[in-house]
Amino acid sequence: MTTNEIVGQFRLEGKVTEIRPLGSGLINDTYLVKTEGDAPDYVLQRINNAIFTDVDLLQHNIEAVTGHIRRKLEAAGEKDIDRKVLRFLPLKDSPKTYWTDGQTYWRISVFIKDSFTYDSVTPEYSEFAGENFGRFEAMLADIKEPIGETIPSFHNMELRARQLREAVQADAVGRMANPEVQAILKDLLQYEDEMCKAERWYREGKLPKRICHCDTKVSNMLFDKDGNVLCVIDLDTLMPSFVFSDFGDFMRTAANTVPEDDPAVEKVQLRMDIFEAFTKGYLEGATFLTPIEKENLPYAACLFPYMQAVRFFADYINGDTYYKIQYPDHNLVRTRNQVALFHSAYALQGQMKAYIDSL
Ligand code: GN1
Ligand code: MG
Repeated sequence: MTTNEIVGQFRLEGKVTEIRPLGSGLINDTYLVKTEGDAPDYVLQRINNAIFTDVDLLQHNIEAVTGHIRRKLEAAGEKDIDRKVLRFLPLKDSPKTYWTDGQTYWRISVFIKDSFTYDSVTPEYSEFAGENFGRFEAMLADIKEPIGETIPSFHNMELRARQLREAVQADAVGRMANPEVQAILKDLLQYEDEMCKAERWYREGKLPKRICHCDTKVSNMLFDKDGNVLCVIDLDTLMPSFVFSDFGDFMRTAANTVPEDDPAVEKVQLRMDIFEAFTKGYLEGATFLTPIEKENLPYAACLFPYMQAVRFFADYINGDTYYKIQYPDHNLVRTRNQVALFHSAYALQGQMKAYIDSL
């Protein structure tokens, strides 16, 4: 089936004039669907169902969350709601918001007009982003519908560490022979116990799970032309998690001086100006935080580069079966970058704590 025929399964307005690739996600394939005249444009996505195996649950979560947010915005008298929350189209012959031929899975959302995404942001934009992610989580605090785990234990550090060990054991493509790979492994394992502390606190009943976005990279937030935040996109990984997920992943992507796959590791550093601005905004939006959550935001800023390093590294050792790559060593380059960012964040924890205390 062509993308045109797939689009034809959905209840959309307007005549399609063009379908072209959009964005830079590492998991799903995304297209922009342009239409004639005044009708909205759309975003078509092929959902990677090797990774999101339960597409029904995935779309249930997304419909529940976007519906909940839409009702809150309406109640608050918000104007321009269609630019502040995503809307997914039903099929022509059913209320389902995805279409499948039994092998591939597709969905369509309305493209938000005059919106912009960024791979890096100024401190000013980070503060807006922080407040918005905090508010996003706050709005979801009272959602009634159950929200499932679209990828079970997605941000569970114990699981990620176990998957790395399994990859090392299997050594499927012989990459463990490389001394650099051995050195990275040794370095990462030194911090494993410390980085897994959130899971222990959870078992001890000290740390709650909340509905989080779990993919808060800076490019998953839409801004208008003046830098105001419109809405949060890429809702696939919405699920119960620690607030560290959303705080940490933003810092991992927005506060790095370079992109996550920049080979120039000597340039990698965690930017304290971005940390401070985002934290300030986040603490204003996330009014529900308990002391253990707030005190451990510096840990979150370390945990996410660490977890991402472990995930990229395990994928490299497995022979690149998960993340899209553009060249053979791409996952190793990403790993080096994230390890460097982890070390930078780790060294800055004292400064981060002092900043939070000063607020
Ligand atoms: C993946 O597809 P994308 O780029 O939104 C991944 C995230 C990683 C990110 C690293 C479902 O997200 O967890 O942080 O790559 N998503 C999934 O860039 O694994
Ligand atoms: Mg994503």
